[in-house]
Amino acid sequence: MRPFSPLSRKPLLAIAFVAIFYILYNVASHPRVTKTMQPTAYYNNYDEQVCLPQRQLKMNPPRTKAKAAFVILVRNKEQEDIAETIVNLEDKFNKNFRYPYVFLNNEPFTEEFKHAMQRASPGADMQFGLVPVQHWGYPSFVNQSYAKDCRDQMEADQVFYGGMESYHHMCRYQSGFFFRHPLLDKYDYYWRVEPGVKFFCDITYDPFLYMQKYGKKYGFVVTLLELRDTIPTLWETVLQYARSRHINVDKPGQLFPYFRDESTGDYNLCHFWSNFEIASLDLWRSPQYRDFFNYLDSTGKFFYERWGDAPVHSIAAGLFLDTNEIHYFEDIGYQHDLYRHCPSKESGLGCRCECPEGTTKDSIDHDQNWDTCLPRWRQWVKKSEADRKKALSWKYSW
Ligand SMILES: Nc1nc2c(ncn2[C@@H]2O[C@H](COP(=O)(O)OP(=O)(O)OP(=O)(O)O)[C@@H](O)[C@H]2O)c(=O)[nH]1
Ligand SMILES: *[C@@H]1O[C@H](CO)[C@@H](O)[C@H](O)[C@H]1NC(C)=O
Ligand SMILES: [Mg+2]
Repeated sequence: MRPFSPLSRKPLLAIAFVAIFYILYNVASHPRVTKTMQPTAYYNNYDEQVCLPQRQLKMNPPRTKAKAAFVILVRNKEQEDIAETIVNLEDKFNKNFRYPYVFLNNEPFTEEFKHAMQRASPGADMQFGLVPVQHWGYPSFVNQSYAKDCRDQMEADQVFYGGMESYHHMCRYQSGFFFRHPLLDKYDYYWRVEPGVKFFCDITYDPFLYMQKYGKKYGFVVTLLELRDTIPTLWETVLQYARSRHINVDKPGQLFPYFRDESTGDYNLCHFWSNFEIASLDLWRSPQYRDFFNYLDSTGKFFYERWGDAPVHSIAAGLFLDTNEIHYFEDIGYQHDLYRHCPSKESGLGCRCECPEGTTKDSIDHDQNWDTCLPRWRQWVKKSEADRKKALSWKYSW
């Protein structure tokens, strides 16, 4: 063995210096961590609700990615609105995360449309898919002249979009088919985006990885009341289905009762607004969900009534998921049409939000709107967490 000479200490000193600089650097560049950050032992720059400086993200882009993509069902004529949304989404999130886009349409996308998308996010990975005809037309068991009578009646009754034939196909497609498109085969999660929606806050962590890490299957930003006259018989159909498949809708932890009016047993009309969704594709690919969709579809009421994909997704999540598999993306500032959600000041959530406040001529704070289900959601989550703790302590006292 070599004797320990002063000379051989030099590398040691150098290592010590490097270590000290490394620690100092990390302390100095430590990001602001929001108050409600999940209590885990560590954080990194993509896994938690952190608010990193853009500069830091740019210098140190995320190294891990989920198998995920944006999914956008859109018409050629909505080109401008969707381009605007993509510019906004890239700016707030995706320029750092580089997730691919999958565009879907029941008609072929025009070259002009594709070029406009590429211009909106130069260099982004974009795929343009055609919806297969058997996923958009009428199934054989639907009586098309009766469907037309129903639409005329809905039109007369002013059922929202009830008279619009394409809207029925869209809702059915989003309920039962989008996740079967081959362009989505290689992904585990999707983020649904629609033309014209806006994002107000920087998103400097990866919501897909968040879902993956915490075992979340469905994420939303707005929960609200559905229009009753679009789904007159949806709830009874769901109950019939649950009975026929012997599904216990009241298992401990289950989401289903969130959607049930306890006094009447009827649908309370709460659902998650599906124009924003970050969710697991496997949730919809599962045999149980397909069976559920086929059951609903066989009634023809995507056409005879105007069942929306939002209540269908939500109630299915109720049947097949536990409450703690749902994630409320409270930190994401978002607007669709006039309705906006922004993280409140008290929550401490949201990263550099540029949110309008109160009610303006082109946006409404939906969390304060009459038809929000947010208070019910918060109560529901509190209750199910309490129940879970109680169940756990029971288990341990045995
Ligand atoms: N390709 C295609 N996409 C459609 C069609 N109808 C609707 N979509 C898309 O489906 C999504 C929902 O349709 P919207 O018309 O925005 O319906 P909505 O969001 O319920 O209602 P508003 O936005 O309030 O009009 C959007 O992404 C549309 O671009 C259609 O006939 N073909
Ligand atoms: C289809 O619906 C129409 C009512 O619009 C009805 O007259 C017709 O008998 C129905 N056809 C079948 C095969 O049930
Ligand atoms: Mg829309």
